[in-house]
This record gives sequence, structure tokens and C-alpha cells, in this order.
Amino acid sequence: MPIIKADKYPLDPYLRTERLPHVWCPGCGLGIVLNAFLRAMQKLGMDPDKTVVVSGIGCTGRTAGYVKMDSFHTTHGRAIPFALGIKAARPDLNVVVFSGDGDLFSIGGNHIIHAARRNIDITVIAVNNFIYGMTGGQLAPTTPETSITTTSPYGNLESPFNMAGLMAIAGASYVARWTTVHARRLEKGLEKALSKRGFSFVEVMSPCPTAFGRRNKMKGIIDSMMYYQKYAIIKDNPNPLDGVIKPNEKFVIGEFMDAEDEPTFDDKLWELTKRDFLETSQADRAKWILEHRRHLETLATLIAGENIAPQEGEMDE
Ligand SMILES: Cc1ncc(C[n+]2csc(CCOP(=O)(O)OP(=O)(O)O)c2C)c(N)n1
Ligand code: SF4
Ligand SMILES: [Mg+2]
Repeated sequence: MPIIKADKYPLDPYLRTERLPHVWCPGCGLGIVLNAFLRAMQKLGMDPDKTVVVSGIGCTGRTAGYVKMDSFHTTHGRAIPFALGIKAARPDLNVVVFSGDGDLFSIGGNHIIHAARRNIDITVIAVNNFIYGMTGGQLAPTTPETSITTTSPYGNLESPFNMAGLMAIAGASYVARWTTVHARRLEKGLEKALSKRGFSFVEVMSPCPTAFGRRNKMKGIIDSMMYYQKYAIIKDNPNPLDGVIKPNEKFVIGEFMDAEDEPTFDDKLWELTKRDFLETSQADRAKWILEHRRHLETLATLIAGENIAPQEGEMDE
């Protein structure tokens, strides 16, 4: 059969192709997750110049280096506060965190629960491969009980986090969990998450044959895929508390939360800013506007909508 050489790939506009081939192992699920994310962006017509990707450290964290948009490979566990800083400074940008289970829920655990609680308008894609992949397979806060890792050679004794459940209960506006076998549903879920206002979170169960699978009877990629196929049950509006994952038992995937119009942290901040403006004397409004010029664009909308434009002469200085 002739070998067809492809010169172009449909997702090229979103990839730094000059950095390929990537560092991920054969059989790693990360390519599927990245593909689903970029396809979702493409489907939504999202402008890469208006999108920022932030990753922490780990195999998943390498994603930031492959996407052709402003992207940041930050310190381990600090992807969320870094992303919040970007969103606070530039609320007009789409801010996406793409990082690993260890990075987001171990060292970064404190940050992520508070970002969900505050309903900050960012999207988090959390790749759950049950392990610290890059550093050689240490126990993660998501490792299922009894699993073998380099730091639990007799089997994990700890209960793992139910990441999707935790995010839903903490206050996220949108929470879903899919696996790399459910690639189409994953893509749709990411489309929804990227379009949602407020904190949106998508957990993706993804194989790591190198650091997790080969120690836990999922040596090859097919074993992991068969595992997801066999044990995943798709449920409509599952109870977040039912999101616990136990080895060799059925686990729930689907949309755990899809809240309607929950005010975001930004909305509340804006209400406060607006009140501050309205309480400012007529004479001081121009000065106030100059001081708050970072929000001028939003302010223009407010002025148009609520007719509180500065009076003649106020903008002269
Ligand atoms: C402050 C700090 N602590 C520890 C590390 C070592 N480290 C690098 S990656 C990593 C684990 C990453 O695991 P995860 O986020 O699940 O990503 P994966 O490699 O599995 O995709 C750790 C502990 C580090 N780089 N910085
Ligand atoms: S170690 Fe695991 S997570 Fe990292 S690239 Fe290899 S298979 Fe993927
Ligand atoms: Mg991991």
C-alpha cells in the first residue's frame, strides 16, 4: 500500500508544529486530550490570539509548549493562581488551564478548590492518569486504592480524591468527566466548558502505560482503553458524590454540574466597581475613569446601557 505523506494537518493553525515530534510516550492518552481540546476550539471558532493556555509541571504540563497561542508552562501546582492573574488583568481573554491530576490536586489542591468556590471564569482541563507520570510513577491523590506505584509497592492504602465531585460541590458552574475512549463526548464536553461563563472543569481519564499501566495490569494502550470501555457508565446528571473511582469497579462519567447563570467572581467585582462609580461625585467621575481605564471597555457598555455618562466637561482634564 502506498504511504501517503500529509503536508498539512487540520489543527496546524493551533499547533507549534516546529516543536513536534512531542515528548509523550507511545500509547499515552495526552494526544487524544489535546486533539479534543483543539477541535473544540476550532468548532467554536475561538481565536487563538484571544486564548491563553496555562499548564503546570508534568507530562500534561508540556501541552503549553505545543499550542500556538500565548501559553505558559508555570511552576508545579501554580497553574491556577497564574491563570487567575491573567484573567484578572485581561478579563476579555479565554483562559484555559491544561494540567495533570498531581499538579492540580496535590500541590495545587488548595488553589483549585478556591477557584471553583469563587466561580472564576476560567476553564480547567484536568488529565487524570492516576499518577505522577513525569517523575516516574509516584502515588498521586487520584491513585485508586490498592494500585501499585513506586511509592506504594504493596498497594495504595489511601482513598483518592473524586475530582469531579469535589469541583461540583466546591462551586464550579460546569463539571464533566470523560475518558479518552469517549473522544467525541469529550470534545462536546470541552465545547460546553469553553462556552460556559464561570468556572468550568473537565476531568479526562487518560492512560499512562509507562508509569501507571504497566504496574497495574494495563501494560498496553488497548488494556487501558478496554478498561475504560468495560467499567465506565454514562449517567445523566449524576450525583457528584457518586464520582468515586475504585479499581475494577464501575465508575460514573458524564456531566456532574451544569449550573445556569451563576454569577462569576468577575460579575460581583463589576457590581462593586459600578457601585463605587455611582457613589463617586459628578466632579470626580472623569478622574475615576482615568484611574480605572483597565475596565474602560466594560465601562463603555455600562454607560451605554444605564445612561450614567459623565456630564459635559468632566472628561476635559
Ligand atoms: C515544587 C515542585 N515539586 C515537585 C516537582 C516534581 N514534579 C514534577 S512533575 C510532578 C508530577 C506531575 O504529575 P501530574 O501533574 O499528574 O502530571 P503527569 O506527569 O502525570 O501528566 C512532580 C511531583 C516539581 N517540579 N516542583
Ligand atoms: S509517562 Fe505516562 S503520562 Fe507521561 S508521557 Fe509517558 S505515558 Fe504519558
Ligand atoms: Mg498525572
